[in-house]
Amino acid sequence: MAILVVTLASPRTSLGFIDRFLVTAEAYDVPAVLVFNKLDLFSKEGLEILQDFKDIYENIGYATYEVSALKGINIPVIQELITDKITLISGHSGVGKSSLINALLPDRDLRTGEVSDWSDKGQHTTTFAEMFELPQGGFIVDSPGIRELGVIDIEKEELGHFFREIFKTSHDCRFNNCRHINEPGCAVIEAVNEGNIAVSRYESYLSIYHNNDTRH
Ligand SMILES: Nc1nc2c(ncn2[C@@H]2O[C@H](COP(=O)(O)OP(=O)(O)O)[C@@H](O)[C@H]2O)c(=O)[nH]1
Ligand SMILES: [Mg+2]
Ligand SMILES: [Zn+2]
Repeated sequence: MAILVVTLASPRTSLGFIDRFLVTAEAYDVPAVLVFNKLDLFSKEGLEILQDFKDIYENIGYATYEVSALKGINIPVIQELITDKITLISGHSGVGKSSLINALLPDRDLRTGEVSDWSDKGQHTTTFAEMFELPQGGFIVDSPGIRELGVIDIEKEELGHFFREIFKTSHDCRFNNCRHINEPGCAVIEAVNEGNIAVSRYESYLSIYHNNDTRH
């Protein structure tokens, strides 16, 4: 399983980044879930944006969770989720991956991005992947922060397979080789216009499609 740790601020995780991560996970058949961290920092507006993000992904079948690694909010739910699995913890630098692992494994003391008051050694951060065994069964892998995520090894014609809702809807396109860009009778474009597919998801599809990240 892959957990993408997402924060809406400091640092901000974009919808495009989430979508590239999910496409990659789909392509390699790795179940992925979204964990929104730093819940303790969310303002009222932040909580509304969180709900919008959750709606987009839950509507297409991704489980989402919100936690505070720092305050220990909703950690037992994640504890249960990862039991007996091998789980990669991923996300931008500073979203709280190491803090989340510390909360899940209280006996460990991973280095987090915080500069401690009593030393001036500067920032300690994860520079390589580390795997930890869970007392309840399973393993978790801490990883260095991803700055940008290119989507590789996906043929353009296959890209739509890795957006769950686009794949499902594409069965109703007039042409079975529809690229969902400007073809007549495209059910995907129709679903976007009707609000049944999130505009942000469709934009991510177009952006990956037109990017050199994908092979021709
Ligand atoms: N307020 C708040 N800060 C957090 C939370 N989780 C992590 N942080 C802080 O965010 C910074 C980066 O955390 P770290 O675990 O090193 O992130 P990583 O780079 O993803 O491993 C540190 O200063 C943490 O203390 C949280 O739930 N709430
Ligand atoms: Mg880290
Ligand atoms: Zn189409």
